[in-house]
Parts: sequence; structure tokens; C-alpha cells
Amino acid sequence: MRTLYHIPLSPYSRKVRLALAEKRIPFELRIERFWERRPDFLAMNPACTVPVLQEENGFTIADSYAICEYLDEAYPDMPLFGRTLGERAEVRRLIAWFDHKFHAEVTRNLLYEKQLKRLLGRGNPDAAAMRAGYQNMKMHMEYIGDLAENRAWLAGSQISLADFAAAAQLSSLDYIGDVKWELSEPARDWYARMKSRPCFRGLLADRISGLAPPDHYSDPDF
Ligand SMILES: N[C@@H](CCC(=O)N[C@@H](CS)C(=O)NCC(=O)O)C(=O)O
Repeated sequence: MRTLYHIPLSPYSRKVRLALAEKRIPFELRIERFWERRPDFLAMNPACTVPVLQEENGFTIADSYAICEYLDEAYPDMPLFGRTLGERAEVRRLIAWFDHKFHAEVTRNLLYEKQLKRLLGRGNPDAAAMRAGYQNMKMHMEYIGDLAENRAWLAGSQISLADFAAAAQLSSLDYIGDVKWELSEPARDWYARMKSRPCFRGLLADRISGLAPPDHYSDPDF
């Protein structure tokens, strides 16, 4: 069976899980404690990051963007990178926005500080980083709201990997109760639409032992 090595709160793993589920590609999940640096995992991905996808025939690919591009080329039904040249450029711009800018300015300052740092034994959360994360969230929620108000989906008229990249970052933060949904009603409405899609079911069913999500986490009408 095709296997995705992941950790539940990893936004990059979540993006790939959504892409696989939207394309209805069967897969199983395997938790990889990347901080233990398992030799077999290092052999698959010398960068030692999750996610890593292993196809049934043993073909292995690391990096969420490379995995999603590979999936779109290998399984072209339900294209996730847009159809026209212009759409494809906009999808890629927004994937980079969420994978890099949103992650660096918001997710890293909250999720990494509060959860991953402890797991990795890298000390206590940094209060200044957390303040910056909450502050930066305002601009990002407004931006998502503006996109959602002016387009059917974030990158244009079709759902795309841009929506999954954004939803993946937000769903990891939502699991730890750190998304201020009151900052943008259009962003919240867009996320409610995302949550009600069948591809989201796996993420909404995630439960991490000793860390329960808030009640609204799995409720599409939150
Ligand atoms: N560019 C990579 C980033 C993946 C990444 O940073 N994953 C985190 C978990 S969310 C990780 O494995 N971090 C391990 C580390 O930084 O040592 C991708 O898109 O897959």
C-alpha cells in the first residue's frame, strides 16, 4: 500500500493528505518521529523531514511541494494546480505564500513554539515569538478573507492546492485552538466550506493522545 510518513500536526503532511484524499488516491498513514532520526527514514529522506510518500513499488519522494506536483502529474484527474497558464502561476504563488510566508510568520511562531519545541527538546516557548504569531495572524486572516470574498476559491474559480496549502496551515493551528476565526468572517466561511469536503474527514478525525482539540475543531458549522 502507498504510505505517507507524517506527524499529525505537521501542516505540510496535512497538505499532502488533503491532496491525496481530494484525488481519491488510497494511502495509509505512518507516524514518523523524525527527531529520532531513524536510519531507514534518513535513507528515504536525508533532510529527515515529514512528509515522505512511498509508492507501493518502493518509489519514494520527499518534500510536500514535490510530492503534490508528482501526484498531479502521476494522477491527472482532478488537477490541483489550475488549468490555464495564468491560473497555474497564481496557484503556485499562493502555495509559496502559505508554505513559506504564512508558515514563517504565523505557524512557526505558534505551533512550533508551543508543541514541537517541547518534542524536540529545544527549550521553552518564546513569548515574543508567540506574540508575533498572533499579531501576524491578523494580516493573514484578512488576506485569506479578501481572496475568499473576491474569488470562488483562493486562487480562482476552481479549488486548488492553494486552498489545501492554506487549510493545512490553519487546521494544524486550529487543532491547538490558536486560530482567531473572529478576525475574518469570509475566511471563516471559506474554511467551513473546506471542512465540509470529504477530503477533510481524515484531518477532522485526528486525535493526538494527551492533546485534545477544541470542540469546534471537527465541526464544519463552527
Ligand atoms: N519543505 C518541506 C518542509 C517540511 C518540514 O519542515 N516538516 C517539518 C514538520 S512540519 C519537519 O519535518 N521538521 C523537521 C526538522 O525541521 O528537523 C516540505 O514541504 O515538506
